[in-house]
Amino acid sequence: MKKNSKPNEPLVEHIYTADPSAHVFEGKLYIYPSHDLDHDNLSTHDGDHYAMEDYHVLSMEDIDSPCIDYGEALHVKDIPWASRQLWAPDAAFKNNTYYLFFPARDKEDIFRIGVATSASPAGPFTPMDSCIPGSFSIDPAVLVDEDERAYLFFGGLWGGQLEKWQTGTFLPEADGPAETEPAIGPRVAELSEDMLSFKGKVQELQILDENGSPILAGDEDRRFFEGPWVHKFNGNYYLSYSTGTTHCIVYAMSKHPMGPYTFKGRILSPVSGWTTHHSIVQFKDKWYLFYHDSSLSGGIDHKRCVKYTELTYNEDGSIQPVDPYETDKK
Ligand code: FUB
Repeated sequence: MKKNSKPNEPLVEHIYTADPSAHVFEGKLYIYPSHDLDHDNLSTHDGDHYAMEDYHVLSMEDIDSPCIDYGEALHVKDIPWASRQLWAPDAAFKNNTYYLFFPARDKEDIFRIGVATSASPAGPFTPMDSCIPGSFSIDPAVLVDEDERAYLFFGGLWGGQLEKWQTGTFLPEADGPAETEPAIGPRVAELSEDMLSFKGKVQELQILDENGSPILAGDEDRRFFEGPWVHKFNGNYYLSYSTGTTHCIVYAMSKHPMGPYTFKGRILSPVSGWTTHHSIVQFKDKWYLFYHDSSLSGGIDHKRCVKYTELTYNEDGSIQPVDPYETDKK
């Protein structure tokens, strides 16, 4: 008998899961995580220890229902263009089809973003023969807006290679900007009607401080690192992301999906493990933050577990910060 799901506890314990992208499809919560593997790869700056090979789809009938694992939904061996490292995915529904967007290294070891489709939110998913033309880096997140226009947000520094794309082509030796220069922003592109290619040009999202100046690369408490996620609440777009080296999930707001976004503050305090990665979803009348930590493996960062906690907005639309370990103590 599976146990009921509880806030701030691992959703599943029979596999390691990370990078949860949560959506409501067909009245249920579906979670699209990375599937961390139990292996001995050395931890490197480029994230070689995140050597994931497949995706499993999870789902919950209700927020306190047992979390079901539908098994393998896609494996790297079935993706013609990919070589390794199936990192953080996301999913979307449009055209009566479920789309799984995922990053992987191509045969030249460069991260690209691919799409796979299914008639069911639980998969299995059939990948396209090629990655999305013009795609690069990691951590895709899709927003299908109320007008049915769909946007793909993506990007991540270091292992995610975003620094190497500053000129528009891949420069393997490229570094990030100096600390006093504007930070590198996540990327966005509008998706074509069939969701399989970019309709417009890839653009860099601007994240500004309260005075309208760009957040700088040295501002590690606020600058973008990886894991962009965009959701909409009361007509505002919220861009949330990981700050990487300072291990927080923070957010910025805009009136337009393509920005510019104004930095607002922290959503999630550092969790156990180096990485932090999240998604935000409304289910019934409440809002939830899905996140991961490495508590299930005793702190081993490439073996993480997906959890959730409730999220609360203030009257002015700002988000109340969450410390999941504080909540545990209450
Ligand atoms: O899980 C592999 C990578 O670690 C993800 O793509 C990043 O967001 C970080 O969580």
